Amino acid sequence: MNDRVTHAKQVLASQNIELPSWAFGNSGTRFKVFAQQGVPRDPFEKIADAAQVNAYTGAAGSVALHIPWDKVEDYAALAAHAEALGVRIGTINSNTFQDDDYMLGSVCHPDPAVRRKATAHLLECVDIMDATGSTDLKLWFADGTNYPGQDSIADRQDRLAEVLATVYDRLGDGQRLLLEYKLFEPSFYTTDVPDWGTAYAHCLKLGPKAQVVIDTGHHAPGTNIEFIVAILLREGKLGGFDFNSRFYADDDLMVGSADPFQLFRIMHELASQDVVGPDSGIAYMLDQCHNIEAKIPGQIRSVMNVQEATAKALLVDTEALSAAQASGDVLEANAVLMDAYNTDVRPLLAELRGELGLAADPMRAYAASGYAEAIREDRLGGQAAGWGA
Ligand code: AOS
Ligand code: ZN
Ligand code: ZN
Repeated sequence: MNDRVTHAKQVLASQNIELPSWAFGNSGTRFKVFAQQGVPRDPFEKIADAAQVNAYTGAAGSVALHIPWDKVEDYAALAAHAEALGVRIGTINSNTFQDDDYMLGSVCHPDPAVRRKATAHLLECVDIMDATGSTDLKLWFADGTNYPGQDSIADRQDRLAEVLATVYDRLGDGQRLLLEYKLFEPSFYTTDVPDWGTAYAHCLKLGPKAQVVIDTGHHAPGTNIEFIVAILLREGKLGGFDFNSRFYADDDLMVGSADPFQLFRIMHELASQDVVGPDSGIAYMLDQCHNIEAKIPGQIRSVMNVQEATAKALLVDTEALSAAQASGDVLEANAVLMDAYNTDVRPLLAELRGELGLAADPMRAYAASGYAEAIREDRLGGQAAGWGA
């Protein structure tokens, strides 16, 4: 047990959970965006807020950008700003869903001119990776159709494959293309990358630098996500996660808030393959919006939720589990797993934070720091950089 705790602490001390820049801006639903005071006015301030999450958790050393929401004149300066605050630029997310030209799709659009425009944007994202030192390009396409007959399902796949190949060829050494899938929304009849199988098929054809991203909110209810994790891992095609929680569809709520047991099962699958640490090549990202709760504490809580699920997964008695599995002892195998899940790992994480020179309770420490009050004051009257701004 002590060895297991020591190992768990080592892994947890090195774990990195990437924060989305868009989590710090105003966001909402199609019905209403509730503006919060003190939200960032530009990408530099988003990174400053993300650095706060890292300062109190010690586990969020990178920030994902979304282009053009985070467009700046000088990306090297943005990267230097991040570095000065103790974080780095992570994944570059493309955006081919907020332009009038993309009503019928972007990379799958029937008009080659629209496809060329979308391709140019994706290539610009790779330029930004070069300028910021980012290694990952994350592609999520809103492409799809609403009505049977609207477009050819097969032709759209050919168009998608062609654009992906162009972008793939532009990648430099050490850069990856991460393809994200989503069952539905904004399209309601077909989505061009609706599931892991479609994403996997495209990535397989592209080559080793192309891998799949699992957004935990992008599946049909009841989907066994840990099974998808196991299959993609086995095939060397698991590039990363967009973590969040959902009760209904793509809710983008705080990870681990709706179904902490599902998060544990996913982390168990990963921990059992020893791919939780930063050298695993798997990007552990959050993709969330904090519509009604405070944003920086919302991110801190989310990082803590991932840490707790990871700690529990690392505490699974793997020898006992293997023995029970080998002997066909169904009840014992399940009990071993549930023992780990039911362990209160908060004292272990508090102890680890103490060893790392951090406050035992990041939520309280942040609240006591005065940062929230300071940004409310400093950023008063500014134009907030919200979701889609
Ligand atoms: C959209 O549903 C996806 O989750 C993407 O990852 C998207 O880029 C992100 O949620 C920001 O809107
Ligand atoms: Zn996502
Ligand atoms: Zn999503």
